[in-house]
Amino acid sequence: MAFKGLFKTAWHAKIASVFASAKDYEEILNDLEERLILADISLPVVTRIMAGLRKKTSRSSPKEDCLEFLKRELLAVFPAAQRPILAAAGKNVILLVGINGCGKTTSAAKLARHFQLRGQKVLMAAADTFRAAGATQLALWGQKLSIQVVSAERGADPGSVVFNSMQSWQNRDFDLLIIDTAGRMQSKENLMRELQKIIKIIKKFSPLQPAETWLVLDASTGQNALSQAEKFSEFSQINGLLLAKLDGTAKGGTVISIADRLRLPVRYAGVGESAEDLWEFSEKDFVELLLRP
Ligand SMILES: Nc1nc2c(ncn2[C@@H]2O[C@H](COP(=O)(O)OP(=O)(O)O)[C@@H](O)[C@H]2O)c(=O)[nH]1
Ligand SMILES: [Mg+2]
Repeated sequence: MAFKGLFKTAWHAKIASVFASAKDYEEILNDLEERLILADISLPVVTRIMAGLRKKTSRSSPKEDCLEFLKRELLAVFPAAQRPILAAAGKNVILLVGINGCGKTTSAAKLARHFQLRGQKVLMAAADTFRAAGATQLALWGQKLSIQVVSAERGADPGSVVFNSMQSWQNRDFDLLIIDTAGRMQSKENLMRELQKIIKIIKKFSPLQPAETWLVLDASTGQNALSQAEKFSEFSQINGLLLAKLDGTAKGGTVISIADRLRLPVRYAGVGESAEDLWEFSEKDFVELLLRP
């Protein structure tokens, strides 16, 4: 599995090694606190984790127990998933949003591949008509993966691409439509309004869609991810996260901060640049990875 190679760098190894050291309980907890902060886990979460750990363990607790409790505290940060992905049977739409360069187009292709391998007939929409290569990039993926792509020339109204793709999705035998959008900064109101328009068009075809609206985050962007997520949530009902470029960061701690702050399930993680480099995210595996010795 591609994700098994994640977080091989210094900090996480140190977390588990804290418990293996000869230091006493207080020193270990202090060390641990520092390392969790260095791992990019936000201060309120670290404080809560440490308080939980102090409550459940004591000076006389075996170190293995401390590690077990730490795992549980980290796991408890993730919101319980209320439903599986694409829970409703039948046709579905996945909308991907996020800032420029976070990994939307690549992730759209990876998801298309993922669901294609699971027997779904997939259509992609290149609603990034903003960037010169926006549509071409997705079209190339489409060719490579034998997946149809609806696109338009640069500068065209992204709403019309969405409209055309929704029409194909509705009238033809596609199970899943994956819509790639243009990157937008969370500070640009007009682009955010454009996103609202896209959603409005989708809902005109089918009020229950998009079944999934995922914010794609570059896993290495750290704390900035929080402000992105808050803004995007305001303009589109984000109901999940896709963390791209998880392979490019040593600091998986951001994932924990984001999960805590946004109460949104992490659905997938990108772990490389090829179509197969997608990990169906599991909180449990993630915590194990962070804390493996
Ligand atoms: N290592 C790595 N690179 C990625 C991943 N996802 C995307 N990229 C790269 O990040 C860059 C931007 O990706 P792109 O999909 O074009 O981002 P977009 O602007 O949000 O559509 C490209 O060079 C991708 O190959 C990932 O999971 N891991
Ligand atoms: Mg793109």
